[in-house]
Formats: sequence, C-alpha cells, structure tokens
Amino acid sequence: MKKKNMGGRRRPPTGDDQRWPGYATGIRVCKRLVSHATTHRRTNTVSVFLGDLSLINVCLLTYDKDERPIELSVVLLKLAAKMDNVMYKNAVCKSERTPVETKEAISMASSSSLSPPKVPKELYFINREKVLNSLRQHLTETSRPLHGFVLLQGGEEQTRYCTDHLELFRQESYFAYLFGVREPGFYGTIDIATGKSILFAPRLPPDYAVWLGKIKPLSYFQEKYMVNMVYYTDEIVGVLQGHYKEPGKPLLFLLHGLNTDSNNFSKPAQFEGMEKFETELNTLHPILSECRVFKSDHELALIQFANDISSEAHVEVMKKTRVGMKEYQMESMFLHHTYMYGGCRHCSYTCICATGENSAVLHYGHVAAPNDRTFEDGDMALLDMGAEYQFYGSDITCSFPVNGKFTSDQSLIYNAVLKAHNAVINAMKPGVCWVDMHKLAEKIILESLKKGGVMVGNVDEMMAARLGAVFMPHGLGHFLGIDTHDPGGYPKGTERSKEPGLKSLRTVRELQERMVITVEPGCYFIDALLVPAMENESTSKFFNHEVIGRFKDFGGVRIESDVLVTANGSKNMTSVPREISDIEAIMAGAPWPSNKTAPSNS
Ligand SMILES: [Mn+2]
Repeated sequence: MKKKNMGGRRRPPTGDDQRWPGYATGIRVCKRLVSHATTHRRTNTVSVFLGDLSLINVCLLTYDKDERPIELSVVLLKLAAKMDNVMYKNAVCKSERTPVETKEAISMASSSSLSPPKVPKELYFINREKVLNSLRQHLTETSRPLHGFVLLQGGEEQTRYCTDHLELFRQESYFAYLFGVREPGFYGTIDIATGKSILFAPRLPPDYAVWLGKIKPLSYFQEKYMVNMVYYTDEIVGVLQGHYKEPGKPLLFLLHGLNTDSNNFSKPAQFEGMEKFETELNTLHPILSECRVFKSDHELALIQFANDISSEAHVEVMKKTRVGMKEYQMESMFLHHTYMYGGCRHCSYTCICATGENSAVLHYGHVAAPNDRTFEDGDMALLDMGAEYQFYGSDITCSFPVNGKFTSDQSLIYNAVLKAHNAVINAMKPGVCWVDMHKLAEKIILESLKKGGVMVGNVDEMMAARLGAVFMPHGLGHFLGIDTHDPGGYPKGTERSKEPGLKSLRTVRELQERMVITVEPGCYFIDALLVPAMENESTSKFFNHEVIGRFKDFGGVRIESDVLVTANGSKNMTSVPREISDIEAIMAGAPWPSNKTAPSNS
C-alpha cells in the first residue's frame, strides 16, 4: 500500500475512532456491503465514503470453485490501523489468508468526493461590468457618445420538428455570459449611460402553471440574476425609450459577428417595434468575444469544477473498462458520474468513445458513428468527454489500452503524445505564441516516431514538409469556457494559416494571463492522410513503410487537458492519470486521488 494513494490533502484522523465524522455510517455501510456480497456470492470490492474522510476501498470476497468464500480482507486505504480492525470485526465472514488483488476484484460501486458548488450571483454582474467598461473605453477612443443600449436576445425553446416534444433548452452562450439566465425567451439590456441592467421576461400564459409549474414573479428574476430591473418582453420599446435621455431614436448595440469555428453568424436581437431605434451591428461582437477570452475567478471556479467532476468520471470509466464491453457503456458511465455527483445535465459536446481503429476518427461518436462498437483485447480507447456545469465546460481526453496493459507499440505512440502534452504545458506562459506551441508538439511527436523507428531522416526536414500534420491534422487546442470552442481565437488583425495542420488551429494568438486553453496533441494513423504522404515522391522517404504497416489498425492517441495561463506560466486544471504506470495501476484497481494537486509550471 503506497502512501500516495491516501489522497494527500486530508489529514489522517487522530484520537478516538468513534468520533470520526462518518464513522458510524461507514461501519454500517461496510456491514451491509459485506453481507450483500456474501449473500450474492459475488467477487466484490466496495468503495465507501466515510463522511469527511477519504474514499476507502474495502474488502474483497472471492469464491472457490464450489462458491465458498475463500478470501476476505480489508485493503487499500488504511487511514488508521484501528479503523481496519473495527472493519474486520464487523465483517460478516473472515479469513486469516493474505488478501489477493485480482483484476475482477475491482470496485463496481462508485462514489465521489465532490459536490456541485453554488454559483455566485456576482459572476454575471462582473461579466457585465467588464463588457460595459470595455465598450465605454472603445466608444471614448473612437470619439463616440457614451449612450445607447447593449441589447441581446436569449435563446428560444425548440420542439422536435412538428411535434410538441420540447428539446432540453440550453441558453445561448453570449446571453448566458452576460445574464446567466437559464430560462428561454428572454431579452437583456445594459444602459451604457447609467450601467443599469434590465431583463425582459416572456409573459407566460396562465396554462403554463398547469403544465410547467408556478409562474414566477418578475422580482424572482431580478433577485436571481442580480439585475437592476425586470419587465416583460412586450414592454421593451416603452422601457428603452423611457430610459433614453438623448434626443432622437435610442441607439441599440446588437450582437452580430462570425464564429470562426463554425463559420456561423450570431443572430442580432429582433423584436416588434425595432424601427423606433437606431441599430449598430459592428461594435459589440468583437468586444464581447474579447471579454470572454479572459476568465474571472468566479468563471475559473466553475471551469475547475467541470474539470474536477469530469476528471473523476474519466478515472471511474478507466477503472471499470473491461474487454468485451461496448463503447457506449463507457459513455454511459461518464454521463452517470458527472450527472449523479456533479449535477451536470449537459455535456460540453457529444462524447467521443472510440476504440480500435475508430480512435483515428477525430470526431467519432456522432449519430452515424454512435459509440457502438464492442471493443476487443488489444484495442486502444480514446475517450474525449467533458461535462458542462452551470454553462461552463471542460474538455478532456484520455487514451488507454482497454485491457489495462500497454503494448510496446502502444507505449511508443502514447509516450510520444504525452511528451508533447507535457512539453507544451511546461512552455506555456504569457507572450508565448500558440502556433509555436503547435509546432513544438508536432516536432516532439515526429522525434519520438523517429526514435521508435516509424519515421526516418531529419526531423526539421519533416517539419518543413509539414509531415506533423499527417499524424496530427487538428490544431493543438482551443479556448474553453461557456463554449467548448470558446470565441475570440481570431480577433481582427490575425489570420488563419493555409498550411496543413496549422490551418486547423482555432487560435493563433499569443497566450495571456487568464486564458483557458486546451492542450490536446494527438497521433493518429489515418489512411486518408498517410497513404498520399507515403506515396508522394518527396515525402515517401521519411516513412518506414514496413513499421507503419504494424500500425494499420492502431487508430490513434490523444491526450487533452484544460490549462489556465497564469502570470508566470500555466496551471493544468485537469487531473487524471497520465503516466503509463499510473494508468496501469488504476486499471488494476489502485485508487486515484480525484483532487490530487494538479501539476503547474508557475
Ligand atoms: Mn478539445
């Protein structure tokens, strides 16, 4: 039993065991679990969460051919010798034999050391202040008057095609950023002259109260979302005109601009009576997007929680993965954990649970490739899954062999990617250019492939021929926040590269403090890219054709963490096992501290 398994942050309890918080519950749960395991003739390990103490994995039962219990031991986290003795005493059956650790004796019960945090009301107030200040500054610099309104329209609830089936609503991200409003059908405004914020709520029909619950008074929204005033949406025209103290038509700054990831435009607010206003479409979008790039402490706390619960869920999946399962079972375990213990009803994106050669399909998991393969001994799994908590997301990828043991080829590719991942995180700090980080990752992967005999020749020449993009066709990472691909990657004055790999970058910016960006290098064996490069006269010589043949059905590896840029470096917000030895140990049943201090280079 290694000390590091104890989940370092908690002090081992001292004094009388009986006074430990959770003591009585812990013992009761242990008794019941042991008795259950005995009754049902199961090989079992159980996890018990003892109040304020750490997670304890308790006892194994295994059975001989005749189904007689042959082992019982209380193992793993020995918080104190006394505690173990008490558990022994309370166990239903007992054996003097040495505990065995079998692959099968791994916990199927889950628990969590986390609970969903409260969202501070000031979060959206602070976001609004930031946008207001930024907009006022811009107007001053461009010699324009400091009046008018920022006006945003929130999202509308949708039904499934022609039916009355309501899709679960998720607020539009810019609206969520400024107002935090969960409900559909709202408008929100900020008065540039006074800084006052106003929400406009939809006037709901009396029938609403019958089918959907009590109709909330306007004061409820005013209090909940910390705005100055709330009116109904059918009052917008009168209210805005009433608040405008200048001559002429009131000026509205509306949200209109390109999302550089989707190439879609955000939809400016529309309402009846708009002709009574002047509208301005060019100013707000770049300012609002730029504000979203830099995260406040409150925002960081939510992104951290989304990371914590998702990290824990990834470990849970790792522990429970068995050869012969379906990919969607891994997805299901992740969704269960993040919802059950984190209250995360939404994911940041559709789970990618790819095994075997599917792991070379970058956006696997969509409806036409729905995580439905049965995976086999020897397969790698690539799991890209992240929960969203109160609008703020996470984006995490773990790659591991489904049987829990890396082969030498799997280690070669995995360690190449891990080395790139770690090198980038260590190099990150304000002023560093993201394009350089992408190239750094490419170079390290190519060097490792050369070392492993997959590639031949000079790595700088390979870089010049853009061969990094053959193995990593996607960008190194993207901003993360309310959107998985958070906006602001290509502000005015920046340009997207046309070169392979680099053209897929979702940002080309210099890093600055308070940016949260994913670091997700990958190495994939994709025929559609490999074959042309291996056949190409000028690049063919760099590939060891025979060795690459071995990787034909390998798929790929991606390692993805969410990283905060700090004043002097960076902080990895994701906390999952990355070293091969850690992954293998966890898959063999060793515990993992869910909130082990994340590595940081600052
Ligand atoms: Mn990502």
